[in-house]
Amino acid sequence: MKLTALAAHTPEAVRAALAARGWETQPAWFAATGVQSLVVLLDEVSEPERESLVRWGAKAGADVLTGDGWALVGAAASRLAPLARPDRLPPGLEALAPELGRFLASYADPPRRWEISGGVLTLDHPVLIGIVNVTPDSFSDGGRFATADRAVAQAERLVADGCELLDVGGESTRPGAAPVTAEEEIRRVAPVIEQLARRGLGPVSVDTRKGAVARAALAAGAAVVNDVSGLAFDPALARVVGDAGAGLIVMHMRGTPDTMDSLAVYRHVPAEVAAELGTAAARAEAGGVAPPRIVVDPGFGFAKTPEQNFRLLDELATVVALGYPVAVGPSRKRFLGAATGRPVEDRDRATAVACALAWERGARLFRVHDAALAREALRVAGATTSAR
Ligand code: PMM
Repeated sequence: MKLTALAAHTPEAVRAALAARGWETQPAWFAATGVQSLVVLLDEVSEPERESLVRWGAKAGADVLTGDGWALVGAAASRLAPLARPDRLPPGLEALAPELGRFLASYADPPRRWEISGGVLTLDHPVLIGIVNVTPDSFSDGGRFATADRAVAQAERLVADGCELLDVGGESTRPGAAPVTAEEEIRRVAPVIEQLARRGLGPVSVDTRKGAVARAALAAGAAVVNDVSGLAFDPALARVVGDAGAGLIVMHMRGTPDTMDSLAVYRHVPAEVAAELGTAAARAEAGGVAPPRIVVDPGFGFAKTPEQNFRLLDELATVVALGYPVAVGPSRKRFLGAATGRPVEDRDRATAVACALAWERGARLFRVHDAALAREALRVAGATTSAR
């Protein structure tokens, strides 16, 4: 006998090994995802549920670690699958089936497209979102593109460097930034969006927390709304996006840019961020935004310390497991400075590396200032994991 250790961080190695031994593509992929080991953490577990899980684990050969009100279950996906099937579920575990079923389905078949106004973005490759800030005080490029002409020139460069979506923002979200009225924000973003649409540059997304700004931006030609407040700032925003049939990015943050730093207190960062993002996505659906139009974003730098940002980057799979495509925006942020010692104007290499790591962990969209460097890093990352 001869032993070869296979990579297990994705199903790819098993799929390739089976394919090399004559298996057809589809069965090889299903078998590979079935063999893949998964770990799920269950909270709010009752005592009878816990006992039932331990009994099931002993029979199924799964690892079950439990404590007061929680259980951690580790097993191959194929062993977990019966727990998601009402007809094969051990008695007492009925509450588990729907959520586990949703997770396993999106794990085996992750979303590969994002519906936005007037089109679709395919997500089988890294999708770059170029940042076009039209704010006088944004933290990294504040003031440089404050006029519409400059913003358009920046957009042209971003598109030439491979961006498939342009994110136009008229309000700085850094702590201490001066508040901007909806009228002023519209005055900043609408002419730029109109020009981009007229020149066929785009599609365009508008980075705003306000329903009135979103409405004006969509009327000016935007196809996506990117809300850093995760629909917590303006309850009217979801309905505006839903009525327009636009795409929506819901980002995770806590509080407002002024209060968020004091709210960076977590017991378990990825679990809490994913749960709060799940609530935001549910708000979007309740407002009439169809699930295929929703993208979630963990909100690097928003209500998170540098250590929490790195935990979140490493454990992005917990956010991916929500079943929506994941966007990330690490571009030039403070946590990258904390790791590299580089100032904000010299963090594009670190940004590119963070994007590559995020792709490998399941992110599909990348909001960046410098698209050329990120594209290069993502081409390498994308080529490494092309079968996913
Ligand atoms: N970061 C900023 C602004 N908007 N939107 C999304 N979806 N994700 C982000 O991480 C994000 C965002 C802050 O950065 P900037 O001031 O450089 O635009």
